[in-house]
Amino acid sequence: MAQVKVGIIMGSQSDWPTMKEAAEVLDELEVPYEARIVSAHRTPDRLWNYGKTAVERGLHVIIAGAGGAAHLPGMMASKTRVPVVGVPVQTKALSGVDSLYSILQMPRGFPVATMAIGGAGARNAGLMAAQMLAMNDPALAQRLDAWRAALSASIPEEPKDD
Ligand code: RP5
Repeated sequence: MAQVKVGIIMGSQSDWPTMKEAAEVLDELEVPYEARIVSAHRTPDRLWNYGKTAVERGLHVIIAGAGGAAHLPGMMASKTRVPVVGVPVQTKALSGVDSLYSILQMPRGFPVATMAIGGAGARNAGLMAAQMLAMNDPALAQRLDAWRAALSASIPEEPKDD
C-alpha cells in the first residue's frame, strides 16, 4: 500500500459534499489520501491529536475545509508544520464569505493557503496538493501534465447555443 501523504479533514459530515471534490480529483490522479471529520469546536482533542501526529504519520499536505466560524484550517496550521490548504465551505447564512474570512486572515507566522469558496476551491485544493507532491514524484508529475492537457483540450474554441 502506498504511503498516504494527503489528509482531507472537514469540520462536519455536512462539509463532505464540498470536500468530496478534492477527493475526486485525487482519485483521478491516483494520489492516496485519508478523509476525516475533525471539528475545531466539537472535537478539539481530535484536532490536537491529528495535528500532533501529522508529521510522524507521513502526511505532506493537509486539506482542511470548514464553514461558518471556520477555525479548523488555522488551528491545524498552528499545530503542525505540514502545509495546510484551506477550503471555505459555502454557508447558507452568509454564502461562505464568513468561512473565507475566517480562514484567510491568519496572523503572521502561521499560514494557510486559502482556496476559493465551495466546490471549485475544494477541487483546486486537491490539485494543489497533487502539484506539491509532484515536485518529488515524476510519475505523478506526468499524470498531472496529462490531466492539465486533457482539460485544456476539452475547452471548445467557439461557444454554441444550448
Ligand atoms: C462548521 O460548521 C462545519 O465545518 C460546517 O461547515 C458548519 C455546520 O456544521 P453542521 O451543523 O452542518 O454539522 O464547523
